[in-house]
Amino acid sequence: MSAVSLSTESQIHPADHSAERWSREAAEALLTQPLMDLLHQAHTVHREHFNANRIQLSTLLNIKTGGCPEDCAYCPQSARFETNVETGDVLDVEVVRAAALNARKAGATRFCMGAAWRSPKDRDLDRVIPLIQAVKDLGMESCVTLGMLKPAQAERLKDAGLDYYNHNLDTSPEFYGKIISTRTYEDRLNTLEAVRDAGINVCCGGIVGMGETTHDRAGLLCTLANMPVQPESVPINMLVRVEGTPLAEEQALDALDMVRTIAAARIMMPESYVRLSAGRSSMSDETQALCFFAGANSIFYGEQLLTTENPLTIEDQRLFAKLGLSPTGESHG
Ligand code: SAM
Ligand code: DTB
Ligand code: SF4
Repeated sequence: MSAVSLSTESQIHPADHSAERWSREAAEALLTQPLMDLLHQAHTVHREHFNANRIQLSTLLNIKTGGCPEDCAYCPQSARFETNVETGDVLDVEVVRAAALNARKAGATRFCMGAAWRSPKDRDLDRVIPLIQAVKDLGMESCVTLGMLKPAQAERLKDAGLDYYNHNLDTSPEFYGKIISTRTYEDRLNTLEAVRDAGINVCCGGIVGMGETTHDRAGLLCTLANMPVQPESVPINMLVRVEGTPLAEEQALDALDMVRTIAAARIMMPESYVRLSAGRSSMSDETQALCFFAGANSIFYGEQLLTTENPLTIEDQRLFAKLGLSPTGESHG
């Protein structure tokens, strides 16, 4: 039976069901099946594992901006591209504490801090660890994304109380080289292994809308889903096309391709939080609602991502009310 004629009784599953491993063909069949079948399958899986009316809120703060030596073609913080980003030093703990407190008051349960580094030096970690501790002291979950890590550095972060480390694969192994030349896919996998081995929760996802094919999206999702332990958190970013970056003129992504990618991620990683990440500022309420129906159950919440804008907090609160979504931090009667 072809993917096109699949009924709900014969939904697409991993080829090797016993091991729950996903083949590229099965992932591509998921992504390309009729949208109504895909949405039905994804929403059914979602309800088997989560309350579909609840959403996890993470707030981002860029703790060290710009001047990065890497050449990631999407990124406004690379020193190689002329963008409007001003470089800055690592933020003070008081600034971070105030931002995290604001995020907590607005309803966020996790505070995520990003630094534009290729990989942190040990003395950089000396500066980040007090920031993690400040977030923990507020009773929030902590997450950082600092670039490549060595195993001993991951251990240090674990000892400091870090809950999540974000490190994205961004795209498929084959398309990756068209986007980044200064570090390999293997480097990224090694960092992810170090994070997992240290006992830190893994936050790992990618970007859609960089000119990749459906086959590439399937490749990214298979790599994520076939990890020995699937990431606890899977951010799906829609490319933010920033002036001055090599991808600035990339064709806009069809919103339904974002919805399809989220739906496939939900089916392939049924127990992970799937985050509707960068790109929400340019999405309608209806597109976001479809992403939530497809299984997204987390967002970046707060008026800025790292260097680009995110929806206003009051706009998000209005959207939650309109959709009947309640944040995971709220008591639920
Ligand atoms: N420098 C560290 C690293 O690359 O691992 C941490 C920060 S980096 C900005 C974190 C992630 O943000 C990237 O891996 C990428 O997935 C995402 N990102 C960066 N710029 C983006 C853009 N313009 N649109 C969508 N996602 C983006
Ligand atoms: C992730 O997957 N997306 C976030 C976070 N992890 C660090 C970053 C999005 C960045 C969007 C472009 C910017 O604001 O600079
Ligand atoms: Fe640097 Fe991270 Fe941006 Fe790549 S994505 S240029 S590593 S800040």
